[in-house]
Amino acid sequence: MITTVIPAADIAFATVAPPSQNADLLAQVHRLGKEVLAPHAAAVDRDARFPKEAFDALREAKLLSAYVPVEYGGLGLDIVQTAKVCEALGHYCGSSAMIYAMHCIQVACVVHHAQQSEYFRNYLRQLVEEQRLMASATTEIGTGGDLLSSICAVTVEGDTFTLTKKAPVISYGEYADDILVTARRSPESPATDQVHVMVRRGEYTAEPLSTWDTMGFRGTCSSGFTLTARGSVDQILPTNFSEILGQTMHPYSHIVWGALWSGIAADAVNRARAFVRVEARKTPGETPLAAVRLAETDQVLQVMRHNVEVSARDYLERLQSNCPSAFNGFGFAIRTNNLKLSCSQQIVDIVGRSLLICGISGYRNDSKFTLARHLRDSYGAALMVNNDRITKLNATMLLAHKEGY
Ligand SMILES: Cc1cc2nc3c(=O)[nH]c(=O)nc-3n(C[C@@H](O)[C@H](O)[C@H](O)COP(=O)(O)OP(=O)(O)OC[C@H]3O[C@@H](n4cnc5c(N)ncnc54)[C@H](O)[C@@H]3O)c2cc1C
Repeated sequence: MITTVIPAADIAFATVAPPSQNADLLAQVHRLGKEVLAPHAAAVDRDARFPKEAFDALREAKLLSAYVPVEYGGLGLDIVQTAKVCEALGHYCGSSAMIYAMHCIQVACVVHHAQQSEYFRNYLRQLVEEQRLMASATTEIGTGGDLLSSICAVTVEGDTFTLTKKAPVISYGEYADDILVTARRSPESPATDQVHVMVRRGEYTAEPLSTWDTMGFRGTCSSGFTLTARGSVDQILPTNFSEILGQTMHPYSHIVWGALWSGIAADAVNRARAFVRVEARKTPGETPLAAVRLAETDQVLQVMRHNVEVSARDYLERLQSNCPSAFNGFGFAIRTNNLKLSCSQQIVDIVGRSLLICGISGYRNDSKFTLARHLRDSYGAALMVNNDRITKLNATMLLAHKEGY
């Protein structure tokens, strides 16, 4: 169970909502998906615009504080339950689901690593009350997707910090209330001595660096900015970023990303199933070839969903042990990386197979079986922290990792 004040090195997890409550919540999320996300998904993608309707609805349902512990007024979902919400959203609008997942990652960083700070305890209450949207700026011009090094640095004078970061990608940067930014601890610090700083709307300027006219995940509005921020030193998270990354950002991201990608893949399979049903009616008594392909595709989807679920449960158990060393060792990091690698490949495979099933109806933009958005979104998965970078890291860790598991 969560405690209000925890030792600096410890992490805390959200109090668990009862399963029945979670089933009701999931039904509500699917309802929002059908009634709000799905009707706007095509326009969000076409215009590369922020999914405002989706986030108005998610805010109203208090889902932006889903991972905030109950004692602060949040829903107290755990990682397994949060991943299910991300998966459900992925069925209806990949961009909305991605934004929601990214927001949850940032919330988890604060929940797990900042509750020893009065500032951040108050922040969590404010997040619940105002349903604030949190974004992330880790990627930097000059370091690319290497999360463990920064060029920009925090400068502290008295009780105030200043910080300037050239960030080539900040998803929904224009729409976020707060952004968690990685930076060197001080201008004298080495690139790897990083802190995680919360910068808040009204306390930063964001000078546009690039636009977001991409193949997929267009509604995430992930433009680049030069971010210049000032704030109180209380806004620097009280834990080293390397710990936040190893214990939270890395595992949590790959689980919720895998979950939402599963949702996108599942919707592609649903479209393929609907298409096969129509085909099957034309030849009663015969199993069309497309139905065999559907069965094969469904099998891959099951593997993908199971992978996410197993990783989420493994992570939850480690969190519940309330022992930071539960995250040490190469084995856990390698498995987390493998989850990301396999999910980001399976989504492309599943959507591609679904496209073969639906044929030209899936290829068309103007068909109810269209898979254009699913296919384009699916190719973004391997680039979010490049799979080559991850594979190279695994290759290095495997050389040193002696255990079989
Ligand atoms: C939809 C979407 C949303 C995103 N939102 C955000 C966000 O909100 N905030 C944020 O900070 N970032 C965000 N990102 C960016 C982040 O996920 C990527 O890590 C970032 O784009 C870096 O990718 P890159 O291809 O430029 O660089 P790299 O990841 O550096 O990859 C570039 C090339 O380098 C190669 N490479 C492999 N290993 C290495 C290595 N060890 N060293 C150097 N190069 C290597 C790769 O194979 C690749 O060819 C987002 C990305 C996407 C797709």
